[in-house]
Amino acid sequence: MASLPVDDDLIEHVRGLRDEMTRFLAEYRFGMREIETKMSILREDFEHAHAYNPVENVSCRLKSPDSIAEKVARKGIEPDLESIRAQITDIAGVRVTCSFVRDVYRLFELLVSQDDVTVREVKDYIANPKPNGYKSLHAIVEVPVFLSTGTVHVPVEVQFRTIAMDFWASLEHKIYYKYDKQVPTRLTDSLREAAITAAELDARMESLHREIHGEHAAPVAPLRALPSGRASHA
Ligand code: 0O2
Repeated sequence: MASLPVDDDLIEHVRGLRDEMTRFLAEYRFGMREIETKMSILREDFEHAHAYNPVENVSCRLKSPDSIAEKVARKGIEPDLESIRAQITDIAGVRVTCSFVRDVYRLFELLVSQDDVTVREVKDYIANPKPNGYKSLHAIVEVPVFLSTGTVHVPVEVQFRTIAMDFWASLEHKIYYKYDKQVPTRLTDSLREAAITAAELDARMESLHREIHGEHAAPVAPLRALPSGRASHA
């Protein structure tokens, strides 16, 4: 079979796009690392200061180019990096799993009260669960990343949830994709009930924890007041 002539300009152009995308995603990876570091500092400091660890797990994920492309198409976003930068705020994601609901709000406040963290949006699906039963506290925060070419402010989606909420969400996610987003009513009903059971478990475990360690177990240093407009929970 005769091979097609190689178009050097086209190859150069495609290489340029690939490099641009690599640099674009690297900024999000750096932003994600900043948040991950902040969470591990909080975790370690909490342990030293209060002999208590409120963080069960911290995981990070960078949206894949395929998944970004799918969201661009689904939301009708212009397919250029500037529009993607402006409109897709969950390219970098950090998930913080805590033992108790109280810790979820504590960690959220400890993160958003840091001087270099700017809150862009908060969705409290714990106070207002999704109709399917999904619970989590979502925050889009912006952190500065200092590059050799200057400073960029990178949005990172941070999801805070309890172990029970995380267990529920990971199973629901698997079911959702197994049934290609058309989950039978029998299962959606059952998932909603399971979400209520998970919330009851959270409440019972937290109350047991308080009974064992006292109402003021693991006190947190007083927080600076959050600027108005930011979500704050007692
Ligand atoms: P992944 O793989 O976890 O990143 P959108 O991003 O447009 O779909 P929206 O309203 O912009 O939705 O964001 P929202 O509501 O803050 O939720 C975004 C993320 O929260 C999802 O990311 C999930 O991680 C999680 N999430 C939200 N709702 C549900 C739910 O009903 N079930 C489960 N299991 N997770 C949920 P991605 O990109 O969908 O997935």
